Formats: sequence, C-alpha cells, structure tokens
Amino acid sequence: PRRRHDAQAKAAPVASARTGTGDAVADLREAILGKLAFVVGKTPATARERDWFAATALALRDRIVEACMAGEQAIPNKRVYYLSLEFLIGRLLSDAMNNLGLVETTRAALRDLGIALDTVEGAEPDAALGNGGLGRLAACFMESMASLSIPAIGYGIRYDHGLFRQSLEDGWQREAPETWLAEGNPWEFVRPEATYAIGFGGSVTLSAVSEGVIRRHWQPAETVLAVAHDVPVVGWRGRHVNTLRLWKAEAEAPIELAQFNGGDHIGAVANRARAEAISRVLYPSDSSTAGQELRLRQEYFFTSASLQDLIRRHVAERGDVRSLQDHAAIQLNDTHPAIAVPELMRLLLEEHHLSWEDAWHVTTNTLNYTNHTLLPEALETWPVELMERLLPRHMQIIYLINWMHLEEQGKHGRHDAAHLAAVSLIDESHGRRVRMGHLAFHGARRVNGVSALHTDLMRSTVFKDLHALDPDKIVNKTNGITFRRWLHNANPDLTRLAVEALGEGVLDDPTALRGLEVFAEDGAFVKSYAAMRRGRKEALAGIVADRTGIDIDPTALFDVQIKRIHEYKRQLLNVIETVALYQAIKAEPHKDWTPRVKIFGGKAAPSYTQAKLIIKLACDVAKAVNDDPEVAGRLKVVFLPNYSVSLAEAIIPAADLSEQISTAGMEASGTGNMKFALNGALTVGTLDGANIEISEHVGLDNIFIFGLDAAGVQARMAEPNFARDAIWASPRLAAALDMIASGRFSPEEPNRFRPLTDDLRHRDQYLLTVDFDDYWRAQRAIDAAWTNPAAWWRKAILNTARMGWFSSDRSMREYAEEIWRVKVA
Ligand code: B1N
Repeated sequence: PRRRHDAQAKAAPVASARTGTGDAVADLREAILGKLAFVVGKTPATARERDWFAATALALRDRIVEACMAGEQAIPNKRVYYLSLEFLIGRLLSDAMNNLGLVETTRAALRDLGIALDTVEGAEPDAALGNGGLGRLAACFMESMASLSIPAIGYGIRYDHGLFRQSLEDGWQREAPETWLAEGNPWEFVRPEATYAIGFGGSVTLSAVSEGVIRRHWQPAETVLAVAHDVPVVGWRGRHVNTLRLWKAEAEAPIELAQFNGGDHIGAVANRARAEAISRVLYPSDSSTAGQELRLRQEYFFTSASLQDLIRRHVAERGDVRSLQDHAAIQLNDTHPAIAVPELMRLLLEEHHLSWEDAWHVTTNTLNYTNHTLLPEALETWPVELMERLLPRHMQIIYLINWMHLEEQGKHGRHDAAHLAAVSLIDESHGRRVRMGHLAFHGARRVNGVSALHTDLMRSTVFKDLHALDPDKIVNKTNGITFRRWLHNANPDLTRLAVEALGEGVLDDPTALRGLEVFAEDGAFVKSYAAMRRGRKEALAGIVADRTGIDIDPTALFDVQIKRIHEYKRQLLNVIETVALYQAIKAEPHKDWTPRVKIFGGKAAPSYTQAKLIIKLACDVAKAVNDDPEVAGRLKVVFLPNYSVSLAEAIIPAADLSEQISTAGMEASGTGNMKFALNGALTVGTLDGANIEISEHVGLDNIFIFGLDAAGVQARMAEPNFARDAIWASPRLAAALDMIASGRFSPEEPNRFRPLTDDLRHRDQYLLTVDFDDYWRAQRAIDAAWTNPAAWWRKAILNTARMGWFSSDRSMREYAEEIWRVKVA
C-alpha cells in the first residue's frame, strides 16, 4: 500500500488529520455515508466505485468550503484574473486530500467502509480541459496561487468533451470523444446568477448623444449566454481557496416553441445546438492554430464573459471602473484571449462611458500577456473579413488602436513602410489578417516569455520591432510545476524519504530539498532512493502489461519520452536512435549492452498526418524489436496509449531517463522536463527552453546535453543540403534510415514510412539528421553511466536536491512581484 504524508495543518480544519485517527475519521466516514445516501442516492451495498468517488469528493468539497469561509472575508486589495482557453487539471481528489491534510483520514474512513482509497481515486475521470504544457501550466499556477494565498480567479471554458481519447488500432491513432461529465462533476458549483450575454455578428450603429458627441453601439445579430460553473481550488495546508470559473454556453431560448408546434422539431432546437456548440469540445491542436470560426467564437465567448464578470465584481466592490487597474491584474495565457484588448476597450467605452484615452489607460495597465511559442504555425492571426463579420465593433476598435499606434511611430520619425508593416497589428502580406500576438503585446503592460532562452528569442525575433519601441515591456518568467502534485502526490515514497531526511519543512519550502545533496553518497539513503524507484518501476510495468500486453523488466533502464507528438519535439530522432541501437545489438549480440526499455506516450493532433505516422513507426518498430529473440533482455519498446495527466503521475516517478530532445530554439520552455528531474530521472536533452536553466541548476555533470544550440541551428539551417551532408557523414544514421525506408518494419506496406525518411533526406526542418550522431554519443555515455550504480544514483539524488527553484510557487511569486504587483505573504 502507498503511504503518504499529510500536512500538519497549522489551522487544520479537522483535528488529528495527520494520523488519521479518532473522531476525524468517524466524522469524515459519516460525511461520506451521508453524501452517498442523500446526494448520490445509493447504499453502501449498491454503490459502485464511481459512487464512492462522488460521495468522497462531495464530503471533501464541504471541507474546502469550510476552509474558504473560515478564511479572510475582507475584499482583497488586488485580484489576479488568469484567462486561459485551457486548464489541464487532471484528477482533483488526491490534490484536495493532500492540501487539506486529510489523506490518511480519508483512507481510514473509507477503509472502515470496506473501500480502498486507491480504487476511489482511480474512479475519478481526468478533467482534460487542455492539450499539453500550456494547459497544465495554467493548472499548476492555479494551485500555486491558492497555496501562496494570492487572491485569484481562473477563467476558462467548461468543455463537455476534453481532449479526445486515443486508442491504437494496429499502431494507428484513433480518436474517440472524451466524456468526463457523463456522470456529473462533484467538484463544481453551478452559478446561474453569474450569467452573461455574449453577442456575435450584427452591425454597429451611430447615435448622436449631444452636439458633437457621437456614440457607436454594437447591435449583435446573435446572443449566447455564458453560465458560470465554479470549481474551488484549495491551496497547501488548506489556508486559502480560490476559484476556477468555467463558462458553459447556453441558448437564450431552449426551444422555438412556435416552430416546434409547426412540426419543425429539429429546426426548433437548431439555435440551441448552435449556441451550445461553443463549449462542446476542446480544440485538439497543440502549438498550431485551428483557424476556424468556432475557435474564434470560443475565444471571444470566454473572454467577454470573464471581463464582464470581473468588471461587475470591481464596480460592486469599488464603485468606479476607473480604478480597475489598481485592483485587478489580468493575465492572458497566450493570444487565445487576446480579443480582451478591444473587448475591454468596448466595455469601458460603451458600457461605462469612459473617454478613449481613459479606457486605453485602464486597459494597458490591467492586461498582461504570456507568449508560449514562437513557431510560425502557432502564431494566431484572424482574417479581417472574419473579424468584421463576427465581431464588427471589435474590428473598428482594432483599426483605431492600430491607427493611433502607427501615428505614434510617425511622431517619432518612423515613416518607413518596412517598419510600419512590421509593427502594424494588421498583416497585409497574404490577405489582411489581425496579428493577435501584436494586439496582445500592444495592449499589455507586461509581456513575458516562459524560459530565459525563449524570452531572449522573443526580443530578437518575432517581437523585435515592438520590443525596440518599449524595451522594458518584455520580461522573463521561467515556468514551474506544483510540487504538491508532481512530488508529494505522484511520488509519496520519495516525499517520505525527503521528510525523513530533512523534516516536514521540506513540504513547505521546496528549496529545502537542497539538503538532500549530502545524502547523495549516504549508503542507506541511496539504497532507499533506489528502492523507491524500483517500486515505481514495478508499478509501471504492471500498467504497461495491462494496457499493451508487453512485459518489461524493472531492472532495465527506463528511457521515457512522453509529450504531444510534434515534429519539433523529435520523437522521430528517438525512434531512429532505437533502430540504430537495434542494429548495433544485432551486429554484436554478445557485447555487454545496457538493458533499456524505451517508453513513448503522447497524442497527435487528429489532422497532423506526419505525427500520426511517427506513432505508427514507433509501434511497428516496437513490434519488430519486441519479437526479436536476439535482442531480448537488452531492448524493448513500448508506446503507451492515451497519455494523460494521471498516466504522467504514474510514469514520471518510474523513469530513469527523461528525453527532452527538441530542436534548440523551438520548445519555449517544457515543463515535463522539470517533473522528471525533480523525481530524479536524468535528462538527455538539447540546449532548448528550460533545459538550459535545469542544466544550470543540477550541474552539467548530472545531465546529458547534446546537439546544436539555438544559434547553431539557425546557422546550419542556412547551409544548403545540410541534411544530405549529415546523412553522408553518418553511416549509422544512413543505415537506420535505410532500414526504415526499406520496409523492414512495414513488410505489408514497404513504402509506408517514405514520407518520414524522404522528408529527412530533403527538408529536415528540425535538423534531426544534424543532431543524430551527438545524440547517439550521449545515449552511449548514458549506457556507460548506468553500469556504475553509485554514480548514477548520486546524479539522480542531486537532480532531486537541486530542482527546488522550478516550483511554480517561485514562478507565481515572480509574476506577483514583477507583473501583477500584488503582495505575497
Ligand atoms: O506551452 C508550455 C511550454 O512549456 C511549451 O514549451 C510550449 O510548447 C507550450 C496553441 C499552444 N506553446 N503553445 C502552445 C497550445 C494550444 C494551442 O491551441 C498553442 N502550447 C505551448 C507552457 O509554457
């Protein structure tokens, strides 16, 4: 059975929380039984695991509400509003128990009822309201803000269907709808009193209010309602509770009765279907734009509802909208809510009658923008024609903002067309499109990147010209992860080791992990650390056997790459290295090879053909390798289907090696890299995103860095025929590519993988061929390191010890001080 550490809550809502004894257990047991009977409507005899989950969650939600009401009632001086189209929160039960200090109490209460806590936890569906790193970051930030008692509200969309469920049919990805709400959501409170009208389409009318004053007013053709659904977010030790407010789209009229009575039963609910479509499903694209009208409708829908809500709250509390900037800091998570710039202007101008100058002052002192990618395919632009049709008033406001922006350039003597074209909010180069990144940049007080390298690249590339106009606007805020989920909850054994070595304080202050450095050579500690890893690997081997039928050996090196499948992340580099290793083992079968299990996981965007083909290749290579007796005991390959937050929680503590091998300059930060290193996996990685800062913290002796740096990538890309030359120079790479291209892994369809190998030979946009040899070298150095367990565990423990800085508490403190200007206790 897994053991966990409960918080010794300073203001514990329930006595004896830590030991899980006495009245606290009886109270919680009765509370769970009460919920089971009177809310779920079941008896213990008829309850399914899902019913026990609902009853337990409802009982804990009561405790969260109690903690919330016990907290300060005073209006905070300043609130943070985090606007994000994605919140990849995963399961909430173990988070809530851990932060309330009620893990052992809940375990004991359920045990009294004959139920294992683990099975109840397993019955909770993941809330997968996000694609990958960007959405998970938003979830980590929400948890950290609650833990730091930063008053905050997260705003997003309550998608009926989160990220699709992935299955592998003979190695091909298939998508099925995800249905997390099918049996309700015990964590949420519906707030029908917080409902807002969101307009679309229509026209703009002019009216003269008095002589010389003309007012513009938007008359939308269509109105959709946004209804608030609140999920409480409880912080560490239950000290503070914030809210995640998710908007559900509803129609004004549920049915057109006259139409229905006239016999048109489908047409009578068509408007309703059109309205509700807005919050129906999460767009499954990561680091690329969907470009569809429904996506723009989603963006405007949640942005407008959130701004209306926060303005209403501000006016209720403070009376005057003009002081918004003093009491609200709005963070735009990427450009997805960038329509906030003209929408806030519109609300201030038209609903609150501010002058343009005053409205612009408030807007540009309240909004901030985080950029998460510089990949051209991910930079949002919307056709002017679409904006004019869907949001005509906003398009007018954008034109006016842009006109003033360009006038300002003229005043500073910048009349050259190239400069004006570069800083304009409208891209005129291929059709007229609104540049949402430029719009967010111009409307924001602070703009941040998510790692040191990424922020430097923002200044020198995509935002170069805008940066020159306002050099203090761009700041760096390196990402972080919440240690409550990614250490305490995901790895209770490692947490116990840290607490036994360093005391309970390490649970409150992640930088205290540094104290583990001296244990890196302590024989007893190293033994326990290795035993912890062994336990997690055995558990993962069980999951792998369960889901794929493949047996893996927990004594082998577990080499893991889990993340969205994207060419720039270079899963293909890893697969090709696997093929080269396979060939090398077969060439020298009696050599003393380090036994490895290559584990892959991740979803491809449904329309991303090349990414789906990479999954198929990984699966076909897995089949050939796993069936070949000559490499048995040395190499196994696994593709775990349906990667998710909860699967990550099981995989990461079991990893020996973390693959972070993106082309330098392309991964804005990465956050999986932090989760692995914290849990003591060694990283094989490029000098990209936060890998650079991780290497600075853990030390170059404790990480395996390879490949070109960002400048090297830019230089090499400019060389003609670089891929052909690199393949020519590497017989090992050439042989692996030949094997794949020959159909060795796809005998029934020999040309299946030609789109991948041909692309590498002729284009290789992500410089896989150029980095291959150095990647191979790093992997063989890793093989060698594995043969010295004492040295390996030393590196692993030093990784855990030195990762404290990557806590999202640190990120949130930096945002609070340098962007939001809110006090943190
Ligand atoms: O955001 C993460 C970073 O750690 C990753 O490096 C970065 O790739 C990721 C359009 C995105 N950037 N852009 C997206 C997601 C959805 C979408 O529709 C773009 N995701 C990232 C956190 O900073």
